[in-house]
This record gives sequence, structure tokens and C-alpha cells, in this order.
Amino acid sequence: MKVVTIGLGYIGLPTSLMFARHGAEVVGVDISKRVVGFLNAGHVLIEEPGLEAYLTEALLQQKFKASLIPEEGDVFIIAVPTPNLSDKYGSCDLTYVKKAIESILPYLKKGNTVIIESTIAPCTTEDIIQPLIEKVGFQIGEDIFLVHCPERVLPGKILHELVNNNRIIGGVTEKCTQKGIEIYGLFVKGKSLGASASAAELAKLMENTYRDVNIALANELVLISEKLGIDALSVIQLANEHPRVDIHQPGPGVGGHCLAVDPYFIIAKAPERAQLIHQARKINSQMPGFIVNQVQEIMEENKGTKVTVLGLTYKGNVDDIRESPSLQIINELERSTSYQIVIFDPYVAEVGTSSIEEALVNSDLALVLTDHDEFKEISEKQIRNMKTPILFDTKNCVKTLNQFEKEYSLGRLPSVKQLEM
Ligand code: SAJ
Repeated sequence: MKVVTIGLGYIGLPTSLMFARHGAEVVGVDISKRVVGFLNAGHVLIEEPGLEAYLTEALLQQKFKASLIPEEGDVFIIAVPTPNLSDKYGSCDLTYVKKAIESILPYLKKGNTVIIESTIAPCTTEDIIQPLIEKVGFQIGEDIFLVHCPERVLPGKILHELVNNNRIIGGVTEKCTQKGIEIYGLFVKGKSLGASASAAELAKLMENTYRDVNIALANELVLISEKLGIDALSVIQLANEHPRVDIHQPGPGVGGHCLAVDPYFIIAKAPERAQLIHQARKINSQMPGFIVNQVQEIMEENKGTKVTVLGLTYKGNVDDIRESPSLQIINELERSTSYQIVIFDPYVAEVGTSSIEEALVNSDLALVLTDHDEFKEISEKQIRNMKTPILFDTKNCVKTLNQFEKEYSLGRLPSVKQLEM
């Protein structure tokens, strides 16, 4: 089997190398000369455990090459980005997907399968991609098999999850679905879930929307509890003792390239219906502003002048800052206050200071915005040079709370009454 992948990013590259590792001949295509050059020289530009070793092996076995242009093959996989458009509802920008499809059209032959892995709005495969392929004379389901097979892997665990997760295989026709199941059967050990292309598109979006809406519920609970003077973290703990309740964790907002992006694809398709999803997005988007207000209150109460931000990335133990609430919080603090702001993130070495100790020198507030392991056990030594050792933990991840003179947690502010446990 020969696989041609368009887009060698977070999803396209690991998927290509997984096919190569399981015997397929793979050509990976990217528009970036830099990416293609680095990959052919054996270097991976994204941080993902085990990926470079997979590349080394695939190059050695001559099962993988990177290229700027596509070529003929059996299976074409589209794994290019789909950002939000800056229109009213942030709909799905299909520019790269359409370009990718146009780029493979000259190489398509009867019997080929085209798989879309990029996250797309509901009905895109049938309403937009199918006509693009049919306009050059092929019939979908007879000549070309068209499938939407959304990726669902978690950064940091991609190679494990590609093999072990259940996979949704959404064909435009039954034959298309069967082709998709056969192809992924090469390495997927999880279940193959046959579906229509549209159900696959919406299922993928709803997975991330489910999480976004649930996080919004936890964040709204924090807002309500703050007003009522109730400890929200205890409330979550108590409610989660119910066998069918799982309230998520509140935080400074929702970042990353999935949860903060995908719900808008649904909203844009049915704005008058997607009320709850839209409201959840609004609540999560307001959280950075709420944190900034809390910081101002804490600083005023303690007469502080210097804030140390701990954590830039959108979640713990990754180097990804896309849509990170930290960026918004820092911008807002810089814009609307006169505090000195210092930043430290062990995963984003190029920004800010090079150690926690250095970042905390003379500081009045350690503001934890990301749950990196490095922050969970902040030591007495690391905070020794703070002017006033005060902590505001917006992720509720710091365990060494008694090192601090005062500690504030999101959902559990000191002025707030503690619930009797
Ligand atoms: N967050 C909270 N409270 C929580 C959980 C998360 O505030 O209780 C925040 C995080 O801090 C972060 C954001 O939400 O800012 C997103 O983090 P995440 O780990 O939930 O999600 P992603 O974006 O890294 O990965 C998701 C995953 N989807 C689901 O869990 C439903 C992953 O499986 C998908 O592959 C990925 O999106 C994707 O590509 O769609």
C-alpha cells in the first residue's frame, strides 16, 4: 500500500510514520521547504515523545520520504490545519483543505481512497469535498472512496493513542467506510466505528464541545460561588461523590487548538440552535478577565507591585501556547495595570526568565496559570527571595501551599467560608 499524506504537522507526521512502521510506503507532502528538508535529514520539528525514533527507522527502511509535491498512490490522507475564520461565528476555514484536495487531483486514479483527517464542520465532506473530486470526472463510492476519519489523539501520547484509541471511520457510502476500516486496520488496535461522513464530522466536534461545555459549568460554578461566598472546590468534590456526576475542574480559561476552536464550527452551522454551546464558549472566554480582576484585588489587598506569571502554555507539561489563556491574562495585566510582570515557563525557554527562583525575586505574587509538574512542589528555597510570598493558584495544582504566607486558589478564596466536610 502506498500512502500520500498532505500536511506533516502534529497529526500528519505521526500518522505517516505509523503507516510506514506497519509496512506501507509513505510520501509525506508539506508546503514548507524547511519541514521537508529537516524530515529528510532525520529531524522532527515538533516535540512528541518517540516520534524522531520512528522517523529514523522509517528513513532507514526507506519507507518514508518527505516531499514538496504529491505523487500517485493508493491512499491520500489530508491532515492540514482548519482554523476559525474571523467571521461572525468563527466558522471553519477550509482554505488549506481545498488547496490540499486540488493538489492531489492530478494524481488520483480509479480505486484510490481519499481520507480527511482534518477537523471540519458538519456536512463538509459531502457538500464541499465530494463535488471537488467529482468535478474531474470521478464518481465517489465507485471510482474514488471518500472518508472522514477524524483524529482524536492527545499531544504527548500520540503514538500510543494512534494505535489504541477507537477510531471513527465516516464514509460517504458504505463501500467508502469499508475501505477506511481496511486501511486503518493496518495498525489500529482500538475499535473501528463505521459511520456516515457527516456523523463522523459532528461526533468529533461534539467530543471537544462536551469538554468545553463541562469546563464552562465548573467555571460558572466558581463565578456563582464567589458571589455567594461558598467554596467551589469543596462543592465539586462533594457533588462528584455522586455515582453519576463528574464536574470538571475550573481554570483560567480554555486553550489549545481544539476545545477553544471546534465548538465554533458547530455554532456557525446552526447559530440559532447552538445556544448552550455558544454560552459555554462565552463563559470560558471570560475567565482570563475574571483572573485579571482577582489578581488586582489580591495585589491591592497586599499592596504589591510585582507579579510573577508561572506558565505560558495552554496546559501542563506541553510546549504548546496556541490559544493559551495565559497570553490573554498577561496582555490584559500589561495593558490595564502598572505592575511589573515577569514570566517563567520551563517549556517555553525563549520567553521570560530561566528559573522559578529568578522569576520570583522581589515578587509579590506567584500567579500559577499552568499545571506543569515543576510548579506542583514549589519549594521554600525557590520562593525565598519573594518580597511577599503570596500564591494565586488558578489550576489548583500546587501541593506545597504551606510554604506561602498567603495562598489564594481559584474557587477557594480566603475570604470565602469553607464548607464543613
Ligand atoms: N481544562 C480545564 N478544566 C478541565 C480540563 C481541561 O480548564 O477540567 C483546560 C486545560 O487547561 C486546557 C484546555 O482545557 O486549557 C484543553 O485541554 P484538554 O487536555 O482537555 O484538551 P486538548 O485540547 O489538549 O485535547 C483535546 C482532547 N479531546 C478530549 O479530551 C475530548 C483530545 O482527545 C483531542 O484529540 C484533541 O482535543 C483534538 O485534537 O481534538
